[in-house]
Amino acid sequence: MGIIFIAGEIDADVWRDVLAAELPEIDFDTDFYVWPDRPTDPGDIDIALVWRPPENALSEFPGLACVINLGAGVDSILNDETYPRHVPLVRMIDPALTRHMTEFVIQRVLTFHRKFHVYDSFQRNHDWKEMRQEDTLTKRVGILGLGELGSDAARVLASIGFDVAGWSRREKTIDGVQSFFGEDAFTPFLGRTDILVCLLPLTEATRGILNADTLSQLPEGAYVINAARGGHQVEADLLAALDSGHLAGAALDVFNEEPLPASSPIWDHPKVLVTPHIASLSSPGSAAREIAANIRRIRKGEEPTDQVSLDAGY
Ligand code: NDP
Ligand code: OXD
Repeated sequence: MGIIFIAGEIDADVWRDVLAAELPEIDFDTDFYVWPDRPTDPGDIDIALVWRPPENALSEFPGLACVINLGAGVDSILNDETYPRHVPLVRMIDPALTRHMTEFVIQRVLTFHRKFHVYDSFQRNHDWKEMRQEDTLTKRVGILGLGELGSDAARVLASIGFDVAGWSRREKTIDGVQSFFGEDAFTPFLGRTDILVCLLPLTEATRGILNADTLSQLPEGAYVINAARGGHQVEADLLAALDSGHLAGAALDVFNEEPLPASSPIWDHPKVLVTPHIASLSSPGSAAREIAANIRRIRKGEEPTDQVSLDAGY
């Protein structure tokens, strides 16, 4: 039995250390491989820890019992048609990941609600000026996706006074949060949303969901925050809605092409706040406990928790 780590951009040593501390029964010197290193017999690998693995990589290991993703979104894995569909896929659910995403969303919502980004520009011009202050209770935040991340952000936003709703496939019951669900509820949800936050998984159903048609259904002067995937936004439509004045601003953490090319007009757009896909980074120290528990379950022949539905794509 062996573990293969296929996560090019991530420091394997950090994960090896935290997992070794949680799993003293495993010899990480002999049974942990960092791609492209692998055992002589690839059939010895039963667990793959991955983040954006290269296409075809997972199909090389015929003995895989589970693939564990080191992030929440599994779109890059399921886009690979060679993914061995009989192998359970586990995604990251971790309190630190959730907490950090909620911090990001709260910061961006408050920035737009209180217009702190505009006051920043006043300071740069030595301009002492005040703007009308709107009340939190009247500010309608709408969260696309009420899963692990969206539901926590919704709860915290509601607890500080925002008028919060969320949109998901199935109905949700969250204190202080209005639940819109299913396709028919999408238009009314958009129509009541002043600040739209995207926390959907990227699937065939959600790709390009932030487009000219949907953005036009937001009220004049709305804001968009996308902390999910660049594939959710049609970037030309978003820029057009900002330029026409229909949207007042956008905070984008994710892009169709990452890193965002230096030549992209998004970088310098006066109404866009850009961050480099850092809304919430996986925290090895916190995530290792959950991953270790799943590795133990798998090796005892039990079902791992936090599995993705390969049919739903999330
Ligand atoms: P979950 O799978 O827990 O939740 C997904 C939510 O989206 C669910 O509420 C689901 O509805 C809803 N949903 C899915 N498809 C549709 C649809 N077609 N129509 C309406 N609602 C839909 O995901 P997480 O909350 O854990 O994560 C969300 C995404 O955030 C990840 O997939 C990832 O891409 C992104 N992410 C980005 C990070 C960053 O740093 N920028 C960090 C971490 C995650 P239902 O509940 O009814 O199933
Ligand atoms: C994730 C991410 O999906 O960091 O976890 O984007």
